[in-house]
Amino acid sequence: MKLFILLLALLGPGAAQHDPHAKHGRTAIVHLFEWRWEDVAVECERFLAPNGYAGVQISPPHENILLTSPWRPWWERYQPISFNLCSRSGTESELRDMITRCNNVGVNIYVDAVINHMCGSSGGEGSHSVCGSWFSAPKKDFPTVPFSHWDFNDHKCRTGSGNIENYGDAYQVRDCRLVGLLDLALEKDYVRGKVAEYMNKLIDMGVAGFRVDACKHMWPGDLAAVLGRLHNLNTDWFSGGSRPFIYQEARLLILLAWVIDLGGEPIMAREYFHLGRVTEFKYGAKLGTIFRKWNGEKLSYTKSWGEGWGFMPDGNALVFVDNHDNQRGHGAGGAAIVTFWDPRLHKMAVAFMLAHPYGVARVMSSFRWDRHFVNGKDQNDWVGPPSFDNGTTKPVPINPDETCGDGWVCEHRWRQIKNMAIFRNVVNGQPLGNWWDNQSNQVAFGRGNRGFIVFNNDDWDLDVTLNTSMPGGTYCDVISGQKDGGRCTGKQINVGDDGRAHFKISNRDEDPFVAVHAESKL
Ligand code: QV4
Ligand code: CA
Repeated sequence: MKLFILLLALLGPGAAQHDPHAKHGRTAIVHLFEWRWEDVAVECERFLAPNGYAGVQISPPHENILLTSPWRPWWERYQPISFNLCSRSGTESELRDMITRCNNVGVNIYVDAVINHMCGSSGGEGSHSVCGSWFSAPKKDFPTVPFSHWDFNDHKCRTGSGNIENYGDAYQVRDCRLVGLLDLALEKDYVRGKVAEYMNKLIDMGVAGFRVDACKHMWPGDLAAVLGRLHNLNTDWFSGGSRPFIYQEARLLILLAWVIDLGGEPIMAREYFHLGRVTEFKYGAKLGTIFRKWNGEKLSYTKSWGEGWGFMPDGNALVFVDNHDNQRGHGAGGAAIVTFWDPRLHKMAVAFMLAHPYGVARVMSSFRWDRHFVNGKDQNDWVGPPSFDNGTTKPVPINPDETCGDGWVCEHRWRQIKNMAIFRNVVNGQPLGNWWDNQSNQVAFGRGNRGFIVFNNDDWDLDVTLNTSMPGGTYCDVISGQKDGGRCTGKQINVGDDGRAHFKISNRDEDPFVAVHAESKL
């Protein structure tokens, strides 16, 4: 059986689509949500490459509807009008320049591809798209692609409203409109061809892969047909025969519908495994619950973190603490999610993710907005990126202390998170070992002899001597500070020749966790 699965993995056309093609031993992806291409380009050069980030997930680059009520919501970018590469983030030439410059410093670009639908059915008619392409939502006419009413799914959908009404019905979920968004007929060769042409243009420009939006709403067979038409990656930057990295956005069950914890939806992640990776939404939901200590969860229970928690197989998972939807209550299952609004918990949860070997990890980089809760719902969950009055997105200014200004949060630049992205690279490929816990919320583990991390999420101090397997010497903690020339700017950890080290972490520390790795040794 194992051999059969292995053969399937080797022979299957999509097998290679699970590989992010990271360069120079880099590992973590950062989602620069709503950033302008110009800012992404300079961020690759000045920060991401020097700090070892593997790649960037960019916001959808296609032309989208321009909405004014509410004013320019972030989600207008999930309503395509054409496949012109023209958006709030910049023009086609700015996009090309960004892809080239990021590739030249070994940082990959992954495109958020919205291919399940065009704009909402109530999108109206006219040239109110971000680059002026005319369209008609009521006539389902998008002449710039072109798509006409023949290219949409309505004849297949059997609900009264034409929208998805019951997530328990796999046919509705695939063939009806997701929140009223005009649903593309991906069974048609013509539609597949237009979508593949859009993605191939990006591949030829040098992108390394795609986050494919709303995969649960597309039949795996249709998706396979589209992905099967994709070119290999551009050999100016990638080795010959490289398949684009695919990670499919889907909040799905893994095995059986009676696994109740996700509401009994019938569609299963494994239907999509052969096509690429799949976003593992349980990861952030569970990790948030654990760090918040809700439902009696304890950090010590993460001893079996990963497949042991019923998550999908390691080789299929794309993991994250929060994403652009669930950090603002979009999509389901949001309450437990830890975001930059809870910075202390967020730093710990992201550090845990980056220290743990399971999955390909993605770090969220957000913008701030004014939250306004009424009966537990944020009335401002629609607010778009920091922008000028005319709707143009603001550049990302960098402060003297390396943080970002003008409402850009830049979690990926926070010292603790940046240093853990480096930690993940340093320990890459090493097995998890030397697990220790206090049966409560203090845990520690290592990665071979290359790195070690200790968390104290209890309400009392941690004071313990542990086996780290690290070579003896003095190491800089990369959470309270880092190595700076020949000294540590934060805590120092002394590892004896027997690999043992003493850790003391107060529960009142600004960041109650400590991490050391081979390259933080003095
Ligand atoms: C409204 C009504 C509908 C009505 C329709 C009429 O709600 O009942 O039929 O008008 O036209 C926006 C509005 C939404 C509106 C819709 C269409 O919020 O109220 O429908 O536009 O006009 C993002 C936002 C959505 C937004 C959408 C398009 O989250 O709020 O909808 O962009 O602008 C599930 C899915 C999963 C999805 C997740 C959020 O399985 O795939 O919900 N996640 C992805 C993206 C997400 C994006 C989409 C999918 C759609 O990550 O950001 O939705 O591309 O779990
Ligand atoms: Ca669909």
